[in-house]
Amino acid sequence: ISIETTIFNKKFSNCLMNASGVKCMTIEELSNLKNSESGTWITKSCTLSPREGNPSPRYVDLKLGSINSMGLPNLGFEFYLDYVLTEHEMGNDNLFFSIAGLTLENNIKMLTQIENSDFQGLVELNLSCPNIPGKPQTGYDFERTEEVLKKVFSFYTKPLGVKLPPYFDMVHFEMIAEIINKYPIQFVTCINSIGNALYIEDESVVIKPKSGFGGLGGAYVKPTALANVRMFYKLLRKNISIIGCGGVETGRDVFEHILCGASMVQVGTQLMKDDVKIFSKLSSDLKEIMKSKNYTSLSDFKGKLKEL
Ligand code: RRO
Repeated sequence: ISIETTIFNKKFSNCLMNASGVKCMTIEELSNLKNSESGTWITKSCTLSPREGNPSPRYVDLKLGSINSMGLPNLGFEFYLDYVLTEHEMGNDNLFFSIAGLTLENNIKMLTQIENSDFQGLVELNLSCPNIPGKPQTGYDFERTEEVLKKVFSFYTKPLGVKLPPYFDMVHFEMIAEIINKYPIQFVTCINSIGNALYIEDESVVIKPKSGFGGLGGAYVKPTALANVRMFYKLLRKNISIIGCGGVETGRDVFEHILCGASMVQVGTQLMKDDVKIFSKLSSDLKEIMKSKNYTSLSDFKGKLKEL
């Protein structure tokens, strides 16, 4: 039984990876991902300059998921560019590099450096960070999203995908899909956390930034994540791969993402809770489900969700 998958022209022996932001900020965390049973991994979304992020507590595990307002803490673009180029030198071209510039100009600066470097992997451009005070999520502003993509693809020639926020309205799905279909985007990762949720314990919020408002992840978001994966699988050009993210706790959750059309599945909250050992559990559970259904590869069921 194989759970290998392909994104762009890259083959991965396993369809599982971390969600950007989770256990991927430092060298130590990135090494743990590299040595895990994930199929690949992605770096923490970075900005041009290093950032401390928001004050703590800024991430809390909840029974049914998690809430965070990290505020984009990261070691800065140069650190992650060095990291991915060093990986290439060790013979690994199959990894993801997440960028999340605070302005369009900063995204262009980072992508220009990537374009002019020896980078051979896949860039995931984060259009959906919900936790920077005063900065709206690009993915909810369709004109702005189009402006960003137009500018990026005026010079950028390497494989690139976008990380999208969750959408909830059919008109919005159609609008964003129409924009994405116009550009040579290789993959779409959906969903980022559901922004600006509020969790209360006793009489108080549980995270410090933004009066307690933060991005929601985990089991709470799975139906929304599956809806986004499914809708984009239907609406996007067939040569755009979908990377599913949201609510993956079990092999069954991975199976459902793939059934909706995902080619790769990211793990966020449950990776925070269980650390990298989650990948071996998810892989063996997924293979067990496939075995029980006589499936030998992901293509046997990818996108084949049954409708009534
Ligand atoms: O760092 C964060 O606060 C963060 C980011 Br950049 C993101 O894309 N999604 C999220 O839930 N948190």
